[in-house]
Amino acid sequence: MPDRFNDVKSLASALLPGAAARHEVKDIDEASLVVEPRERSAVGVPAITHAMEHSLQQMGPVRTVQTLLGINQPEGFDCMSCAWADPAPGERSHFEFCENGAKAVAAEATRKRVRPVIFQQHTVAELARHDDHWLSGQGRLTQPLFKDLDSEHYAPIGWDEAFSIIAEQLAALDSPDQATFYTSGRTSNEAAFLYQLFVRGFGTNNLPDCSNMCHESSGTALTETIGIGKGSVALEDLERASLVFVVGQNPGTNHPRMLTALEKVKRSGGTIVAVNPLPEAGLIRYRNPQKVRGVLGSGTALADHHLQIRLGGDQALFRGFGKVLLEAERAGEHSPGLSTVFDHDFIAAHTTGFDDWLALVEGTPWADIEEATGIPEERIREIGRLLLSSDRTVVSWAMGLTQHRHSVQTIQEVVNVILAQGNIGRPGAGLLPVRGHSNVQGDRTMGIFERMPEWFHDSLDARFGFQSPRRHGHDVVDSVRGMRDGRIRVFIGMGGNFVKAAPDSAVTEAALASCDLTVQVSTKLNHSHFLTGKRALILPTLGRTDRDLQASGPQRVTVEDSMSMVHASQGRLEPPSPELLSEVAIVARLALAVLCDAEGRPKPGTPQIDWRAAADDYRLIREHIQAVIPGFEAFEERIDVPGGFKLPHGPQDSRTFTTTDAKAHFTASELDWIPVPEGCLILQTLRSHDQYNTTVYSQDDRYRGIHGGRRVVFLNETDCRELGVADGQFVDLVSVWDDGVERRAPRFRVVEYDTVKGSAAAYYPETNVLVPLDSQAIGSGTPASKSVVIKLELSAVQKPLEPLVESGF
Ligand SMILES: Nc1nc2c(c(=O)[nH]1)N[C@H]1C(S)=C(S)[C@@H](COP(=O)(O)OP(=O)(O)OC[C@H]3O[C@@H](n4cnc5c(=O)[nH]c(N)nc54)[C@H](O)[C@@H]3O)O[C@H]1N2
Ligand SMILES: Nc1nc2c(c(=O)[nH]1)N[C@H]1C(S)=C(S)[C@@H](COP(=O)(O)OP(=O)(O)OC[C@H]3O[C@@H](n4cnc5c(=O)[nH]c(N)nc54)[C@H](O)[C@@H]3O)O[C@H]1N2
Ligand SMILES: [Mo]
Repeated sequence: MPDRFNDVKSLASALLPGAAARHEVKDIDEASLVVEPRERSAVGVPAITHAMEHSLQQMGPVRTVQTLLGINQPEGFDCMSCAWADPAPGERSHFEFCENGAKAVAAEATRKRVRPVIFQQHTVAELARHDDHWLSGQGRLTQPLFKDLDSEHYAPIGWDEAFSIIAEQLAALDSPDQATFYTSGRTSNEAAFLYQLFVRGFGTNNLPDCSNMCHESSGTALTETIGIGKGSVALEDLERASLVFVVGQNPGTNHPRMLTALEKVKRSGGTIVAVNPLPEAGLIRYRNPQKVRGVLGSGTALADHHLQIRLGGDQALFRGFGKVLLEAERAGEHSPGLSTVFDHDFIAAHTTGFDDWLALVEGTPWADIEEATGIPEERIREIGRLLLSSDRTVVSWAMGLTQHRHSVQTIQEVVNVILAQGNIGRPGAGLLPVRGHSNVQGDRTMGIFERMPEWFHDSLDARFGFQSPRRHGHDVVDSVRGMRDGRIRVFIGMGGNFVKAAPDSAVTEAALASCDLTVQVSTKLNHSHFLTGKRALILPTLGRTDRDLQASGPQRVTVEDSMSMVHASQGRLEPPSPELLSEVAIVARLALAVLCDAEGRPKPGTPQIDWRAAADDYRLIREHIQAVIPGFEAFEERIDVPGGFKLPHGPQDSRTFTTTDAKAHFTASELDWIPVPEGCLILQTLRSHDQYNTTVYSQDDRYRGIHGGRRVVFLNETDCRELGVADGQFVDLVSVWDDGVERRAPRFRVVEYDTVKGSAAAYYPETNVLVPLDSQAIGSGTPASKSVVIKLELSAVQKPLEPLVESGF
């Protein structure tokens, strides 16, 4: 066997004789739910088998090879599954993707097409009863669809007519703030830049995005402390680190290529600490599918230590680490190569607030830390001491840190510990918020944000000769409130699945239903198409894998990953239908309909840009980006270089902090955690191994031993005993929130699992119904979807139900 697999076809045939025949995916079916012991390692051959089965089923053999070989290659397209960075071009395998990337690609590059007849045969309400798995399984959208005020059905509509409807509805508003414009993080830089320009040209900053529900807490925490809302770690830094904390993140499922970097940390002698209420398979052991040892052997053990923490206990944990550092400093217990524990030179030259933080650290009792974390003091001391001998520490995190009430304060506590040892702006060290959607960081750089800083507005105004509005706009939760209260009447979504992704499903559904018009720009069907406003449009668009041909020829777009690397992406597949418009073209056509006269000239007071020319040749958009946003000098030339270029990051590049006083800030926040009320549990809502956010690939979660069903709740054994429920029983999850509204998610099968006492887990989006709209992170507004207080009630029926909806028409 070769050491590396460089060719998908040979790999497929070696591993998968007859794989295409074994690809059945079951529809939702409680009766088929099987629970097995959880897995103890991630990736390896089963992962590749699953990826190939899925790809062959969706795309067939030729398209499978064609697409999978293009993923994350310098000449290919950027994988849309996550925002993990790519290795330098020379170090890339021809096989630079993971199981879940392959699934995301297959979902988009599928040969299936939505059959127009389903809209004739079924009302919008009927179609809304299907699950996400079924909806996505219908294939790619091929034509614009419209549901009028008095109709119960979608019907095909022409593009011109679709844009006139939007223009007419927007013109009827009393104020531009009565419309809101959502973005999901797959949108390219080019489309995002043009979109925000259109929205600001229309006159509002109502630009909510998926980031509001995702890493907003990271952005807020980091902007306040280091002056920039992005991570400070390059891929080489991570690989070179001597100590890595992976906190509140499940990379084996959500960022599988991160495991390759973690494997390098291990092989060069580094230490990895996983901080998580669950023992996630990917953090325990990794079998690298590109190495013979990964395929045939038992792989590499990754996490040296697992701190099994209570939900929401991380601020306390890092406060505890602060105590360990302070005590060691006082005792002179620094490591041999260093003169002190704290990096006093760095602290004096580059930071403020150190003493206030130390006072708080000193004053925090261990008893509080133990209660908040559920971890004994001795264990926290043991792990904290690892910091003493590391001068290259990285902390990475994702949704386990960002989706709690005190997430901003928690991330700032992580920043405190990192700053105290000068672990920023030096090789092998830093802060690493690992982003979700593949271009969510780039969209923000492009101005998709309800409150961009003043300089951005000034720069935009200077370039386009108009006055962009300065009033802050609405984020996701505020947009839901606005629609609910009748202040927002038009919703436009650039990708995503707002109705399923947003919290408090019943409220969000009612909010959208009260709109005059909802518009979804999408590649595939999802629930947001069927829980609509009074009138609704579906605008089908090209995806990353599709060839994007415009008047000036084939176009490429750009994206920015979690490590601030910007690079080009170009799809090569024949689009699903000649009728599809690119996202860029859709925005330009919108702008022509709304902001321009009949000749396509921008009306006075709106951005002075040739929208048509921009859509004909995306290089013009990149010129505008270069003129408006720092860091994009020589944009076009630098994306010709394979691998692209890195955007500037002051703290990382030169320890320059763009806060008001040009210093990094220690933050002194009171300790907060979520006590478990008597008879209740704290529920986190998380991803299974077989979903991409609201798109469900199958009903399985192999790593956690779940097969054939998603309505499961993972509970600690002692909780089961104390609450009087047993593995295999069915319970209703009932949210505990003091507003008199009942939020209930019925019929979840209890699964006794290795989670911390008091901390339960169940899958999103099924559990979004339980997340109260007003339960948000302080400072960032992110829905607190990892700390939902719930009660359990035994379900009325204790045997599996028949499937709710018959599949197939
Ligand atoms: N295949 C696949 N890839 C994806 C996605 C997908 O759905 N599928 N989604 C993409 C997106 S948009 C995002 S944002 C990322 C999400 O990536 P993750 O953040 O890894 O996703 P979650 O499933 O929400 O997992 C949260 C993890 O945090 C842990 N956790 C929860 N609460 C706490 C806590 O209080 N403290 C600690 N220490 N840990 C906690 C959970 O046990 C779990 O392991 O993945 C991206 N990549
Ligand atoms: N309870 C709970 N809620 C959560 C979370 C959680 O952990 N728990 N996580 C939150 C997070 S981190 C996020 S990021 C959000 C995700 O929120 P969203 O980004 O809104 O949701 P997705 O499921 O990623 O969106 C999928 C849809 O995007 C469309 N799509 C796919 N590719 C393209 C494309 O290239 N162009 C266009 N125009 N459309 C495309 C398809 O129609 C598909 O149905 O959910 C959040 N909600
Ligand atoms: Mo996300």
